[in-house]
Amino acid sequence: MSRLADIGLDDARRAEFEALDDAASVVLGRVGRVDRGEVVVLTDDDDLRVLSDSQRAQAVVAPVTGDWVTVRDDEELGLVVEHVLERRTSIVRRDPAEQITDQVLVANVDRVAVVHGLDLPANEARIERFLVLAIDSGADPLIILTKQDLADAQDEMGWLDEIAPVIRTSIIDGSGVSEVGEYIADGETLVFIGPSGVGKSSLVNALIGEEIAETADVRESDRRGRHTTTVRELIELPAGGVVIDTPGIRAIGLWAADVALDEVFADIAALAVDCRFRDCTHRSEPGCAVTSAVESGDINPMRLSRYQLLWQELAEQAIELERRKHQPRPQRRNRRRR
Ligand SMILES: Nc1nc2c(ncn2[C@@H]2O[C@H](COP(=O)(O)OP(=O)(O)OP(=O)(O)O)[C@@H](O)[C@H]2O)c(=O)[nH]1
Ligand SMILES: [Mg+2]
Ligand SMILES: [Zn+2]
Repeated sequence: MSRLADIGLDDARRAEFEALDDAASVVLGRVGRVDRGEVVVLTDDDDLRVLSDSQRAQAVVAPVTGDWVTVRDDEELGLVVEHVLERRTSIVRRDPAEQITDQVLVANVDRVAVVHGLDLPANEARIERFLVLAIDSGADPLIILTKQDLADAQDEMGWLDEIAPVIRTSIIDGSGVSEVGEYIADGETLVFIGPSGVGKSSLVNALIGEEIAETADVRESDRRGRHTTTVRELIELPAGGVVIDTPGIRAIGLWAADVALDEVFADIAALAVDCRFRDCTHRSEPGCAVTSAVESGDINPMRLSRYQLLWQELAEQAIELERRKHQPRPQRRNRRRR
C-alpha cells in the first residue's frame, strides 16, 4: 500500500486528480498542517513545505488540514498549492473574528470525536454544541469521555447514547483506547475536537503508543487546560489511517447547522411535528406538543432551553446573512493571514 492510500486516498479521489487538466505537472498530496503561512503537504515520497501565497490565497480556497491538494513548482514562487480538491466533509464554524463569515477547521474526515473530560462536571450545553458542529460536518459523530479514572462510578452521561456512540477512556489504565482505534480503519480519518485539557493529545499518544504530541497538566485551581496544542495536525497511525489533533476550542459559534441541530435534539424535533403551528417556538403557543412533553416530564426543560438557545443563534445568523445580501458590499478588509 502507498502512503497516500494509508492516509485516505481512494479510487474516486485519484480519478478526480487524474481528471485535472494539469495533472501531469502537479503533485497530489494531503495537507498535514497549516502553520503561519506554511502548509505541510504529505505526498507519497515526501513531506513538502509549501509556502502559502497570500495573493493566491484570495483566489483559491485556503487549504486546511485534511485537504487533498495539488502542488506546483512555480519558477518564481517555489512550491505553491494549485488546487484544493473537493471537500467531502468539513467542520465549519462561525469565524470567531468576523460576525458573519464561516471558517473551515478541518476537511475530509470520516469521523468527528467530541471529547469531554469526566474529571469536570458535565457541561451539557457545550457537548451538544460540539455535537451539532460534528454532525454538521457530514462525518459520523463519536463521543469520547476521557479520564474515566477520575470519574464517579456512576457518571450521568447515559443520555448521550441516544445521539452517538460513546466510549469512555483512561490513559492511566489504557481502557477504551483500542475501542477508539477500532473507529479508524486503514485509510480513514478521525479528528478530535473539544476544549483544552480534556486529553485529546494524550489520546493521540495512547493510540500511537508513543509520546509524539505535546501534552500538559491542567491548572490546579479549576482543572482547565493550558492550550498546549496550537495547530491542527494530521498524524499517521502505524496501522494505517490518521487522526487529527486540534487545539482546544474556546469559541464555537455554529454556522448554518439547522439540520444537525435537529439531529442532536431529535427527541424534541420529533415531537415538534405535532405542534399546532409549523413555526412553533415551543414557548407559549397553544397546542405545543413540546411544552406538553415538558409538563408530563418526558422532556427535560433545561434541554429544551438549550435547544431554543442554539435555534435562536442560527435564526439570528440567517436573518443577518439575508440582510447583508441585500446591502451593497462593504469594502472587504484585506485579510492577511500570517
Ligand atoms: N487522570 C487522567 N489524566 C489524563 C487522561 N487523559 C489526559 N490526562 C491529562 O490531562 C492533561 C491534559 O491533557 P492533554 O492531552 O494535553 O489535553 P488536550 O485536550 O490535548 O489539551 P489542549 O492541547 O490544550 O487542547 C494532561 O496532564 C494529561 O496527562 C486520563 O485518561 N486520565
Ligand atoms: Mg492537545
Ligand atoms: Zn411547539
